[in-house]
Amino acid sequence: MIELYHNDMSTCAQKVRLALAEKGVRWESRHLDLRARDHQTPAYLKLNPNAVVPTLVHDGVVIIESTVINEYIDDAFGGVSLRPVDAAGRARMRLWTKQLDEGLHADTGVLSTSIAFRYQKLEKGDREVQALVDNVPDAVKRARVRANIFEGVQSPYFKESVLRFDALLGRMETTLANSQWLAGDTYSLADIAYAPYLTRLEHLQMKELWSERPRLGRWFECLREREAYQIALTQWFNAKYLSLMEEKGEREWPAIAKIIKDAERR
Ligand SMILES: N[C@@H](CCC(=O)N[C@@H](CS)C(=O)NCC(=O)O)C(=O)O
Repeated sequence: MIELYHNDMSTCAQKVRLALAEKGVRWESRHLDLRARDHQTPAYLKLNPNAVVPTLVHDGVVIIESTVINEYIDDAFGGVSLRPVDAAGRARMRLWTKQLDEGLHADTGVLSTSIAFRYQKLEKGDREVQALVDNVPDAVKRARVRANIFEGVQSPYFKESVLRFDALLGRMETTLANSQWLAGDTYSLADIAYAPYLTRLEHLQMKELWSERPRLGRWFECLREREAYQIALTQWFNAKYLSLMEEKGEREWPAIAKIIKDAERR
């Protein structure tokens, strides 16, 4: 049996659902409500001590960390391979996924929460929001989450996250000048990993970031046309989250554009 503990709009969960869909693997959904703190319960912490989604449980074997889960899925199940066949291609693929794990995923949290999701959290009331923050196991992440929720786009993390994302999109555009997909001419776990992040930027009304990056725009269109994208992302989109991100994203876009423009002038 394959169980996935996940959340409809979580980027890391989207990434894993996308790999499962590409492989044609059937799985059982264990959907967690992150606003209700389902991921901070003692039972879930036994599966995932980091108090995050996703977690995959395959015949009793527990796998955490979305990048590791996706490689596991590719190893454990048949169907189309999601990794380049050559060693150099695999190295390129891992360089992309490593960047997400080492910071860009956290930057997405900064953007999403500071711009939009903080409002959902704040409306839960002081006690709930404090408990949500206090129960984040990692101290560095806890400080960041606290700033995102209470300070929003004024948080000291916000500007750097915007600039790191802009730089990433520039690197993607350069890479896509030489190959169809991120790790070469094979669609791979690198493309799967980034699809949810571009989707998130689009939902936050930040797609202007690739208006002058045509290769990136085409790459994203190709991804979105895949059946697996519909199954793993579109079908799980939560209308309430989409409208919140649209409303708040539109409001913050001028400030984001200014951060980028000011950095370019320097
Ligand atoms: N490195 C982890 C990150 C997982 C993660 O941050 N998940 C987010 C959703 S995308 C989450 O569960 N957030 C809830 C929280 O941090 O309270 C992975 O790749 O699986």
